[in-house]
Amino acid sequence: MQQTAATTPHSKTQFDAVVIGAGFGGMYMLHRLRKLGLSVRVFERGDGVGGTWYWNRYPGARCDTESMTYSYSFSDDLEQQWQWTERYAPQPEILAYANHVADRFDLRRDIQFETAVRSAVFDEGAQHWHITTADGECVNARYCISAVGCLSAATLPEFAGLEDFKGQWYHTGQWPHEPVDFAGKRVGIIGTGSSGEQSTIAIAPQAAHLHVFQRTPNYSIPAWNGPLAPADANRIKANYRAWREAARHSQIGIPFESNGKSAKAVPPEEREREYEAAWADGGFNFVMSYPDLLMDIESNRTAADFVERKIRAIVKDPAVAELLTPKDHPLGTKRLCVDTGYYETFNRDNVTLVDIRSAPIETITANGLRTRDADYELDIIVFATGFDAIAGPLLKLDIRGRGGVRLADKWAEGPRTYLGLATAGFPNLFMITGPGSPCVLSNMLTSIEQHVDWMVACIERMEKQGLALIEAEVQAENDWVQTVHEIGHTTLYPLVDSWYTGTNIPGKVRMFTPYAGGVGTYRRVCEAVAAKDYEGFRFAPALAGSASGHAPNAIAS
Ligand code: N01
Repeated sequence: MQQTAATTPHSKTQFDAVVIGAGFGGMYMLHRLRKLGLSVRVFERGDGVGGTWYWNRYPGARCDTESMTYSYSFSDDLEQQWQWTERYAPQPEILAYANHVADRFDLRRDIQFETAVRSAVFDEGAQHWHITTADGECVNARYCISAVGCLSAATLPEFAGLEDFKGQWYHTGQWPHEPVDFAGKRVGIIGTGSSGEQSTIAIAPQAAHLHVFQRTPNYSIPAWNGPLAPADANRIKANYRAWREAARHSQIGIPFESNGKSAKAVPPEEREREYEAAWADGGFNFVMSYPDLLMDIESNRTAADFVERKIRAIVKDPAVAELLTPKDHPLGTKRLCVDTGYYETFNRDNVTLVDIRSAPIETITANGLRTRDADYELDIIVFATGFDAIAGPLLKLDIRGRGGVRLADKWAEGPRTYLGLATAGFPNLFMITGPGSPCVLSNMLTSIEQHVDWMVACIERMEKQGLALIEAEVQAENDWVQTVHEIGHTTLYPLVDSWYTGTNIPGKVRMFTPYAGGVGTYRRVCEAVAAKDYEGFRFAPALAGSASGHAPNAIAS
């Protein structure tokens, strides 16, 4: 894999746009803005592209949306020529894809790698953003676009004694580039979300012994991952436009046709057949089996019962099966896991599930860790403890809008956005997959492309008309926050402590911030706003002598 550092000279300090992050969002934004003729600098803290897939290199990491869907749609040639080898691509293949896209569209020359952004401050007089990197480099840009992602701020909870540990330890979200050798090692994994599950499946066959320290079991649906038959890929490729359209107008950005029924209203035998078929199909769409599974607790219980029976059927030791059975949340309200072989892994002789709900970890020791009940000797500890999600990565940056107001202060009671795209008082700051958009409830690639396309159309209009600023109106933002809240509270998500509601981070406001009305509905809302001349936003012309002054119609129609 080619990982070149920035090849561009860094002397330039004035750009039309700065993009923060060179994951899938940042890369596509760069590609589109360049086509508008804008000068762009992308700042990326890693030394390569790929975002999530650059950082999350832990063993077993793979996408749990099928790759024919979790991929860019903007280039016919790209989607026709790229060959995925598995239904659910492994991390190295997705990273190779990201690198391929960067090369194919010559993106690297405008990406400055190994450069973390520290702050972005709006200069009202100059009508531009002043962006400062962790190295102290300063640049100005008329547009500041966050492509930091929703799951890029890895969190390591405080564990007493970690500094005394004599073995090796890793966080799944900041995995080293070098291979980690688990052969013959006593390994402990803390955390049983998607990262913990995937690590468990991959590390168990390598380690001498694996202890999985579980605080909260989650529901997991089989992916049935395997090689992607060329015939299956070609069937989608032959009809890719229709496939992508179906994803764009679906609930979660994955093509799916709902049966429109309530789970609790259909006869049990019919429901069982539906769940068996969805289980056999695998993946996230299990939770779409009935449209009310995430809205009605009784309907949800029917699906949860089905999965719990599957757990008991797969896991041989009834006590272990019981421990793996979720007790405290409806199915899908903590982010569903999608696995190939997770529950089966607990049938291995070299794997032990440890319940740290009943006997919490008290301290990491020099040779392992101690729970309230026992000492465990470990050579390697893997922390799969998650992320400060959704607004977290944005709030790690020091972003200041009009009047020097800090985004962190404006959002002290929770994120406030209009459409998840912008926030009042922060002109020309765009957020790809920001809070208040479907973001983490959707296939990220579908949402990224929709956001970037919407933003670029908006920027194109501004450039053509010589407008300097766009800013969300407070009333529109208030209404949107209310809409997101109301729709969110028609679902079961807000009932549950999870990273969706922010409760995994001490001190974070408990709030369910993704837009839960579905990717298709959300798209229609955004399109309607644009069609009504960006209703709920206001534009401003360039101030005389400001840095952003530029001639109208600078872009040829
Ligand atoms: O993180 P998580 P993740 N002591 O927050 C436990 C995406 N993703 O990295 O539930 C002990 O889900 C915590 O326990 P509890 C996907 O959206 C996608 O796994 O708080 N345990 C939980 O079990 C996913 O949802 C893919 O009680 C502690 C775990 O750590 C999201 O990223 C792959 C603890 C954290 O689980 C995050 O997944 C991977 C403590 N102090 C990730 N603190 C794919 O596409 C936390 N835990 C495949």
